[in-house]
Amino acid sequence: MNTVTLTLDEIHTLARAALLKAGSNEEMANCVADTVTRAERDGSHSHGLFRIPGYVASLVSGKVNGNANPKVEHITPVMIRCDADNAYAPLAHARCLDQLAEAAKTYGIAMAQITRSHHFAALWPETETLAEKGLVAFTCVNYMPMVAPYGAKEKVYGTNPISFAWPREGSTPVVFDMATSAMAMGDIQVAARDGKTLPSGVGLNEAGEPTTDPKDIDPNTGGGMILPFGGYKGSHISMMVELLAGPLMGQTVSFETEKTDNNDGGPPAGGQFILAMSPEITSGTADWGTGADSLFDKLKSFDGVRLPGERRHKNRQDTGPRSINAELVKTVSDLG
Ligand code: NDP
Ligand code: PYC
Repeated sequence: MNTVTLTLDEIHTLARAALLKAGSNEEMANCVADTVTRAERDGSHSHGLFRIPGYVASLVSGKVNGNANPKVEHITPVMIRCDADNAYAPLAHARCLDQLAEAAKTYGIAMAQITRSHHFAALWPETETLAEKGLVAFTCVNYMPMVAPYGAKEKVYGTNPISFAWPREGSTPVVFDMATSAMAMGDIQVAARDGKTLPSGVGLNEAGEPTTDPKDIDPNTGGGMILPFGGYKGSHISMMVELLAGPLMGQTVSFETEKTDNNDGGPPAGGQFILAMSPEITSGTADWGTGADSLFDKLKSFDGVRLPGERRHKNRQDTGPRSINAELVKTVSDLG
């Protein structure tokens, strides 16, 4: 693979220029470029610059509102609604996460209901931001149908990621962020681009037969589908995400979302569920971290076990330039 090296500032500038040219205002372009840059910084490559063509497509088609003005209101003291006004999700987060954190710190628990937002990124930025404020956090989003429920050969679920973060005194939070499909679609598309094959068990081709060719599953080149992770158990977790991010938020489930999406290649409008909890209030003690730390210490005592989020946090310590696929950099430069 041909690569070029870019500093984090250059990545930000490149992403921002493409978004501005496609019709985003400064505030949203900065929020999305921040998310893209943090993804590249942490080594979350399938959700960094790789996403810019899709972000641009939905601005150009008008599906995403380049001048969106997300509104935040308290429905109850512990429920915060953010109508994103068809913004990209990072702008909605910039508007509502502080208020969510404030409510959770006051009442012990609070929920954000995000509607009409377009999520095309990793989810850890949301949970990690809340954990850095001392809160336990959980979030999930649905998308468009790409995943066959366990036993089926038809796309119903999105890749439906979930992210959870646990705060730690004097250390980075413990964060996991994972698609509930056997693989994220972004990683399947990167594998297709790089001419790689998939492990068995990741997906089915259009005819419903097992395949290891990512092109069979990438919607741009094939009609196949991804399988849920962990068989029927992962399938049920994916169903839970559909319900929490869809109907619980007053939004649609993935296979209904598809009926109204314009298929421009960017993310559809939809919901996001975010929960924040104060461990100090729920546990009733200021010493809430001790029991958790004993678990983390135990896990780290095993050879071959690492905590989720550790890889990203280690990558983050390197503030130098990043190697990025040269063709991708050219594509994004041409958009800016
Ligand atoms: P991965 O399978 O790469 O990682 C899942 C989690 O497991 C991460 O927290 C990771 O931590 C951790 N992990 C990975 N390997 C190990 C290991 N050997 N030991 C311990 N922990 C490990 O993520 P996915 O491919 O499932 O998802 C990739 C991204 O795609 C996510 O950020 C997700 O939010 C995003 N996505 C977004 C969607 C959307 O609709 N917006 C849809 C689907 C996915 P670490 O990061 O430190 O490696
Ligand atoms: O990688 O599956 C994925 C994905 C969907 C939306 C954003 N990322």
